[in-house]
Amino acid sequence: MSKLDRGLIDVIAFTALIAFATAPAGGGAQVNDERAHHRQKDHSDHRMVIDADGMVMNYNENELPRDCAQLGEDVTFDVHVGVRYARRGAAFGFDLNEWQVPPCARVAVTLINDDSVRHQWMVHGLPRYLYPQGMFHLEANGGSRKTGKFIVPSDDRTYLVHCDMAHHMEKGLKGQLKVGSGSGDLPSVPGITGARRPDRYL
Ligand SMILES: [Cu+2]
Repeated sequence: MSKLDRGLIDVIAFTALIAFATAPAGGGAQVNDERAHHRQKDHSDHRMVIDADGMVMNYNENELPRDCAQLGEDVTFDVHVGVRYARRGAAFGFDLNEWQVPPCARVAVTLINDDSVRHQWMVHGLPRYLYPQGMFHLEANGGSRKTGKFIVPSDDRTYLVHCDMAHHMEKGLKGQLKVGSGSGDLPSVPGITGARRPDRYL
């Protein structure tokens, strides 16, 4: 290869790098920072954190639910998500579909996304005075991981967990989080209550 050729390749590579770094739809860190800034201004109560890897909504590692006299155990777990974890008849999957934590636990969850599309691990039904809309929400961009913390209430209860991207719950991304002994199983949870009543189109 001649010196000129090598120089040209360098120029092309450099130009591509600049184009990537400045592309508005490229998901670069700078763009995400701006978005995060904008959203935090509009929804400062949502404690939203956004960066190039994804998003955490309603992060809470300090505020106790009213019914918890003191902070419970610190619990840490990873959740893998992707097509490789899909059960038969499903397109996507979590590596597990049920998680159990003690009452008043501080839960640190890392969502590890093995797909190239975005996925979420979203808990519903938490106390609204602490979690706007009753939600705690992790979102990991394709090939990324995202960690967030939240503190659960004291009562035995089963919370819905799902991915809210269009059709992803129906395609396998549904689970349940049990606090204490839980309050039973939710319907259509893959591998728990889902297999007994498979959808007809599968
Ligand atoms: Cu998803």
